[in-house]
Amino acid sequence: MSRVTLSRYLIEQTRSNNTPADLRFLIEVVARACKEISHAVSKGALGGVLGSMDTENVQGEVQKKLDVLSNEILLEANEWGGHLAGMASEEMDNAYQIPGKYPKGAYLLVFDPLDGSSNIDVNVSVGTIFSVLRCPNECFSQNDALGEEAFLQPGTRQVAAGYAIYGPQTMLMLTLGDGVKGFTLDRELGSFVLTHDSIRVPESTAEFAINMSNERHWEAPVKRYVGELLAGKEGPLGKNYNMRWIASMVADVHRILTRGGIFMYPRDGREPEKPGKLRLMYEANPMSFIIEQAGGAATNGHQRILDIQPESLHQRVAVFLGSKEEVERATRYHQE
Ligand code: P6P
Repeated sequence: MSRVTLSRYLIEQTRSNNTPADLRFLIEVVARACKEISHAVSKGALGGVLGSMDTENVQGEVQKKLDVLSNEILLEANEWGGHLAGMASEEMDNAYQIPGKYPKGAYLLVFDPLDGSSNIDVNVSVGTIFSVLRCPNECFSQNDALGEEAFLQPGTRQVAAGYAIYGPQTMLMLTLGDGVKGFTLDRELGSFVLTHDSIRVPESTAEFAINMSNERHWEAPVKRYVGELLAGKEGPLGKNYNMRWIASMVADVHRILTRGGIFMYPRDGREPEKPGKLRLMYEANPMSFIIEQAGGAATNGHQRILDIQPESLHQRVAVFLGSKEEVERATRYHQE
């Protein structure tokens, strides 16, 4: 059977469910940028790109050289094509304006250019997370600067979301709102090839992911829930659970998409003014869209993440996502 590349899949989608041509083009451009990032990441020490800059991003996190490089790759790949009204990134304080010499388009691209970058120097999988929104109808016609408010749309408004994972294989996981597809990079072809045609998150699981070192800072419902997981067969859940924590959201979510599990990054007492660590617009929303499209669930402990109305570009959120049975249980404990 001939191999279905990402390009062929997108063209067939365009025919079958009217995926607009400029959305197809956008996904192709992002995928090409991810190939370039994969190449840079895989060079490691040979590429002179490991280690940190002496700069911090808007999150107050030290920027890795590859964070900045990946951000630049995505901006340069996407700014000229005429499919975007603007971009926003974990690595930039403000929305990125499409230079005046280029045409604007109908979409907004929001991304974490290199998630999990603290893992780069120790050669652990990292990834790129992206989310596509439509620009509110007046925004791409006007000539003046695109304001942050154009991006502040709930996750239910996403028209596409995906991530690339730079691991033993480089893969692109994508949803256009019609299920989740997985593409593996064939480095000889230079193309992403469809290898996972219909991805489903198992409803139940015996595997959880959380950074246990934060336990003393968690709220009571999380302490109760994780305590029950750790109690295993003799506890109220009546089965033994395994634990994984890669500290790279892309890698942890990819495992859950592949074999189930629950991923948790709850709010904690270290910074009580923050609702969580992970960012809503370019980590939680795209990953929640993907997980839901694969039959899983995603909440902040109280409500569906995709329903949250963003108030600022870099706002944070607590995350419980993955196998529906466990996400519903963890969320229920917050309501009891
Ligand atoms: P911690 C990576 O920095 C990240 O944003 C996510 O990819 C990951 O899940 C989380 O932070 C890890 O956080 O506190 O365990 O290092």
